[in-house]
Amino acid sequence: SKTLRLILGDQLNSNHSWFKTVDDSITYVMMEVRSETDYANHHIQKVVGIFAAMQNFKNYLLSKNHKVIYIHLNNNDNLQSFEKNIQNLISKHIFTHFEYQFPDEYRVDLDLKKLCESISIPSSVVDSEHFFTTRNELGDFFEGKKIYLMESFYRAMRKKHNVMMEGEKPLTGQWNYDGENRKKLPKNHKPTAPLVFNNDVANIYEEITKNDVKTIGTIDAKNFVWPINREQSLQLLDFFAEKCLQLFGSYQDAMTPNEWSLYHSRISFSMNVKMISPREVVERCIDEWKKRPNEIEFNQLEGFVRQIIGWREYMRGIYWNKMPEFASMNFFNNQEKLPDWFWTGKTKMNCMKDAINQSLNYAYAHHIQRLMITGNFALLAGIQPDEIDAWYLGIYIDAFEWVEITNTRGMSQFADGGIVGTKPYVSSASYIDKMSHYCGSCFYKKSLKIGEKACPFNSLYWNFYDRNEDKLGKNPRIGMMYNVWRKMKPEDKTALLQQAEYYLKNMNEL
Ligand code: FAD
Ligand code: DLZ
Ligand code: SF4
Repeated sequence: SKTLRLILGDQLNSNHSWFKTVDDSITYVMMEVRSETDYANHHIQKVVGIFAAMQNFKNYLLSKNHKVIYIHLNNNDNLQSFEKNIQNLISKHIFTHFEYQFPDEYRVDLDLKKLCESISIPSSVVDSEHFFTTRNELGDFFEGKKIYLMESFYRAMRKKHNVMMEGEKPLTGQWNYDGENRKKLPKNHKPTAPLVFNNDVANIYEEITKNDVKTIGTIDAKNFVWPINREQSLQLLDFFAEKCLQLFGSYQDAMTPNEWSLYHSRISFSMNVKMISPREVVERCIDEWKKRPNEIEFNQLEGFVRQIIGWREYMRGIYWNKMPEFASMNFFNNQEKLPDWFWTGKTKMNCMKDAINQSLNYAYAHHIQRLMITGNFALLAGIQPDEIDAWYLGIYIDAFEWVEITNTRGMSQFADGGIVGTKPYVSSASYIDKMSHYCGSCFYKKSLKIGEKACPFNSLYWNFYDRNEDKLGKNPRIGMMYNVWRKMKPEDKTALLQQAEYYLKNMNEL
């Protein structure tokens, strides 16, 4: 018998049980294909990063004596989709069995199921052995519930996997430290410089450009900064544990111009393509905390672990529970086009300029930039969620639909009407100023609501609440805002709404 096993570009898990034995009758296949390079307008660093990591994984498998077929983007016999290439291989090599791992994306899941029905040989599918939870675990956990509270899921995860527990109680007795975390960066504080790699990926870059793959963003292909193999991923994790973890919680929501990573781990790409597992990431950080309990406060560690065994697994569960309906949800019925400057960074808004330019230069923005700068603006401006998804799915190196769409439509845009979040994440300039150093050097004035220099976030904020009163007015968590709005003088309200109208009509000029 001869078995063909498919490995997708985000399944680079060297600890998978597939690879525990070397078997001559098994051939692995990996492929660079246009169906994947073209389903979004990806950042060039994302395509290069995935191809580089795939090629390194192929070399690793070969070094362990596994048989691998690797189809490059410009191979003559590349039929440019998973299904076509697999059908072709089956007919040419007389395989008797086809196997794959559960993909993380709904589209690919359907395609592969269909493929298996159409081929003449038996097939089977196995777990990707990466996540703490199975696809349906969150759905089962919240069965019958209307609200899917992340906090209760997170606590159940801590208990089930015995992470930072003392019997049935959380270590230290407290589950949540959000109150102690989330400070602004002190004015003269110089954040730890990020560890970057100097990978030479010029060959891969050239192949992608030669094939006219449409991409966005910039790259220094001789000094590619992202980890592209397991060793580098582990190095980045060590760096985070040793240098950043101790301030992670404190500054997780802080923003400052020209500092692109602060105390964030930048481990999402490595994890999402499975070069390392969430378990390894969490365990490494807990070990570091145990080694240096006087230097790393527990709240810093808890804030980080919550993101991984809480938010990351939660979003995956939401995805499999709510797809495919989730992808077309548009609670506010937003219909605006994304302003052109989202693709160029050419705006006078300092916060947006910094977040967008950084995203174009590094294929990365940290969480609060995605949520409270670009996401906040998009929601206030009433942008159609498909446009927003296309942007987020393309621009970030860690963007894969299961974790992109749940964050974008769910957490950030409230397009799901409140499955992921209990209220929309919107703010005026005051929150942005509270958490960042952007406003001081901005063309716009954070304290102005009306006039040429008025910060757009201010009037758009009230316009958002005003136009969505029928949908949000009864939400108890927002009631206070509506009280303030109702008590405002009618002429002030009108002026605010007119200012917002003006900005909405001239969005490309902002
Ligand atoms: P850190 O701040 O160091 O956090 C550590 C890890 O926790 C991350 O690597 C990530 O795996 C996990 N994590 C943190 N927050 C979340 C979250 N909300 N959901 C899921 N996992 C989380 N994350 C992606 O991996 N891919 C995406 O495409 C993506 N799109 C997003 C879009 C929007 C609008 C928003 C608001 C958030 C998005 N996130 C996405 C979540 C989060 O912003 C990124 O995981 C994080 O910025 C990655 O950088 P980091 O590794 O330095 O994270
Ligand atoms: C994102 C991406 C890109 C750009 N290219 C490829 C590719 O050529 N080959 C591949 O196997 N995977 C690629 N990926 C990642 C896939 O889109 C990802 O595996 C699916 O989204 C399934 O989760
Ligand atoms: Fe952003 Fe407004 Fe502050 Fe400028 S003034 S940085 S646009 S919040």
